Amino acid sequence: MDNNIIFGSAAALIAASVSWGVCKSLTKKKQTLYENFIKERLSAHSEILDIIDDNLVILDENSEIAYINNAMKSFLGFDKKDIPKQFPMPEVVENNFKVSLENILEKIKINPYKFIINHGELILFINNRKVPIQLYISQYFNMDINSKRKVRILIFKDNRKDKEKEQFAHKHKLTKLPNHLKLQKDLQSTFVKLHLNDRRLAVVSMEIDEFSSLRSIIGYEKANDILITFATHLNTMAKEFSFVVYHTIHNTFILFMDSINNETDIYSVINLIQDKLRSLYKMENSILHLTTSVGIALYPDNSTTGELLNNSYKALNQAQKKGNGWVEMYKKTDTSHGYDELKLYNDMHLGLQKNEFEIYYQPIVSSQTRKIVSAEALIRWKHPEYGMVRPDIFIPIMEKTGFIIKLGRYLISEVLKQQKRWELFKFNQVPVSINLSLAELEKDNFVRIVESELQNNKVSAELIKYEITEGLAMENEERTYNQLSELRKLGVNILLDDFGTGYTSFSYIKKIPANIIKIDRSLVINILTSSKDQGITKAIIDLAHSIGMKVVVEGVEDEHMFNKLRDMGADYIQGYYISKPIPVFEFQEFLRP
Ligand code: G
Ligand code: G
Ligand code: MN
Repeated sequence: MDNNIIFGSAAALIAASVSWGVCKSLTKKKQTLYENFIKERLSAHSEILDIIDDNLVILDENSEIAYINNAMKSFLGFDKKDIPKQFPMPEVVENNFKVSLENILEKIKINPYKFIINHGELILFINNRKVPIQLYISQYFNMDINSKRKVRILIFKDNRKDKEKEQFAHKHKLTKLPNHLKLQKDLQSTFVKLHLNDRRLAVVSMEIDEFSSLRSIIGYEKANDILITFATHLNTMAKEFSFVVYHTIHNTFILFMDSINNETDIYSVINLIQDKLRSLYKMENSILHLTTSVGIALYPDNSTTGELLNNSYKALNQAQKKGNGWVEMYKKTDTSHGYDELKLYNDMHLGLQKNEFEIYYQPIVSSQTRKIVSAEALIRWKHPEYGMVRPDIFIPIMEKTGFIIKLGRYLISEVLKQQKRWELFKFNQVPVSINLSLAELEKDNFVRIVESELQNNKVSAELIKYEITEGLAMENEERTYNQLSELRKLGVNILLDDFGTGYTSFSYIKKIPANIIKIDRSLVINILTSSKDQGITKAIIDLAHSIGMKVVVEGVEDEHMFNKLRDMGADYIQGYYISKPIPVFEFQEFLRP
């Protein structure tokens, strides 16, 4: 209790003693008890009351001052003057009328059991200043046991202090722009406004490109200068084009544009910001060419209120992948598969430890002999809640988050162990191909890991292959080529997967040192009926052969397709006609001697 009093505000002290909020329901006896408590303790507490920063005064029925604390003295300017006997009632604004505080107190006097904690703000006129306060008034009690003098406590809580604190808390320390706290706060009220006015909102997130490497070159101080200059620039633009700008963290700035009519408006404002930025910052007389990557999310066009900020970050992330100064509009991707991506991501770590992932094998046969020549390893995830989750759902999450590296290591290690087992049990071994994501190749040590896995398991390099798809972006073609060439040198074959789909082309053959091409299922679905697909497939097969490559065709589902493709010259066949991807114990029946 005493601790509370010392550290609490005056209001808390009074609340503890007189119980403001509940006095109506208190028994008379209890009230007297509390009042006595105050009286007895007042002298002991006066020191505490003097150091707290709420303005507190105790007045009797004639508004004479019985006690006044230091905060109140300086609040009223008494630290320079003598303290008057009579409390000088300040003027206040109540219901838009200027009245004396005395009037308000009068009303309370009439009903001693009613008290006011003025919930709203009261404007007090003091020394020609308007001060917003919160007013607390206790009911009357006897000043001390021996006197009949009735007193009550008044507290003027100065709201400006809270506002200052709040404003301080809502500004970015360096640039003084509204910060992430303010952004969170504003988001809610912005949504209410949008709803009422049926308006659109663009949330634009931008980051200065390569900022951390820039900082490591020019130094912390100058990097801060850049942030301040950029913030000032954004602030000027914000006034001109009526948007709101926030500086959240590091080099991230967020704009709220709610007076936009169409997407072109947003792009033109962003262009202006970027144009200016290019020549904004001079250092030792030379201009630093700065760019920002930009992500945009639109409400209600492509985001609900809850997703708006996140979607804009997602778009920013896409923009940054494409290069400096890129502007990306968030597009709804089809997440209609109904899985919670975050949950999948969280679960995959434990899933790998708990052996929830299992490798299935799909045989690939010779078109001439129909004998098995190799197999493709296809990962399956038996999720404890969802059951079997398809790879096209979790592989993209793994690629985005980097988890694919772990999965890739698991695969090479498991496949090689399996090969070893087949060797020990004298099965007819065939090469197994593993699908490789480009993200795995981005790790410099990829080839070394494959090499050491081969050595550790004492398995010949010819018994594994890697299947590779061009993917969206081959970020570093030369490096990819070099790494894959190194794999080839180890004796590992490379297979070009999904050939004939959107991204692949003949020129791509030059960029990947592959020796096998796998023609995509989409080209062979209509192979029996479409002469166009027949033409394309035949051309691919012939071209591959002319440069010494072998051809696998996947997605072969019946005998007619099988025969047709064999006659067209396909070397190997993969598809449900031969077998679906199956667990290892079923698959190894194909390998029995
Ligand atoms: O089996 P199927 O539905 O299984 O596979 C769907 C897709 O997932 C295929 O395009 C395949 O390339 C990919 N995939 C399957 N297993 C793996 C794997 O182990 N690693 C990678 N990177 N992709 C895989
Ligand atoms: O992209 P990639 O080639 O790695 O994908 C292999 C995918 O093709 C796997 O999902 C596998 O299950 C699937 N697949 C293999 N053979 C057939 C087939 O004959 N028909 C169909 N519909 N899918 C197949
Ligand atoms: Mn594949």
